[in-house]
Amino acid sequence: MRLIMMGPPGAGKGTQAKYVADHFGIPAISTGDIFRANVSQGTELGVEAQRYMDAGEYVPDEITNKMVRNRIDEPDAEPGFLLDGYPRTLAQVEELDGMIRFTGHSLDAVVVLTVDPEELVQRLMQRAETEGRADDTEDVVRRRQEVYAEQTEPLIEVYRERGILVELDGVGEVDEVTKRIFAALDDIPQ
Ligand code: B4P
Repeated sequence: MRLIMMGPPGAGKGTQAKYVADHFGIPAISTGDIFRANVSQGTELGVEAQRYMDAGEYVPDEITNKMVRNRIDEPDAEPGFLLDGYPRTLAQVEELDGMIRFTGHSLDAVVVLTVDPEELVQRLMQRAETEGRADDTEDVVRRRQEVYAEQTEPLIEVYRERGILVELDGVGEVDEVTKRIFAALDDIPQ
């Protein structure tokens, strides 16, 4: 399986990605998590990424694409993978198309979780209290929502036209949403 998990900030991508990846026995590759790991280790990539993340902006495509390419090249991703938070721009879609074409496979599905904007802000404000992520302040969350609407929402139409879009309601208990995703993906031939 080669899957993408999409949705606005706070929709539950990262939360669901782990369950879905385990279900299909593939690695969940989260660009946000890889950036955060680099930030906490103080790597060159982390120092560069942090200034964009803290402002709610996307990390430049060249940096993100190279990072994903290296990760997908690892042996555990050979049977398949779930991308959480990538692609987020049209340039990243093109880059990913090239990477997947090179492997001789194709994308199986793009899951988009939809959640009302006010609930999204509430979820992230709650996470700010428990996890203290630097980009979960109200101003930065609003900016992340704008950037998503400008740069990532157009990707939904691209994948809809390809006939691989799976749009699902992301509201409800976490395990209810997981069941919805499994029900939709289990019908897709592998
Ligand atoms: P991400 O880490 O992807 O941040 P995110 O959009 O907030 O998603 P996340 O997975 O953390 O949250 P989730 O929706 O699961 O990216 C962070 C930053 O990294 C970006 O802003 C950007 O700067 C950079 N970046 C990452 N990828 C990039 C790319 N491809 N190109 C350029 N830059 C990139 O969950 C949010 C909260 O909701 C959690 O607290 C969770 O507990 C809660 N929640 C989940 N499901 C719920 C439910 N059903 N009910 C109630 N709460 C729920």
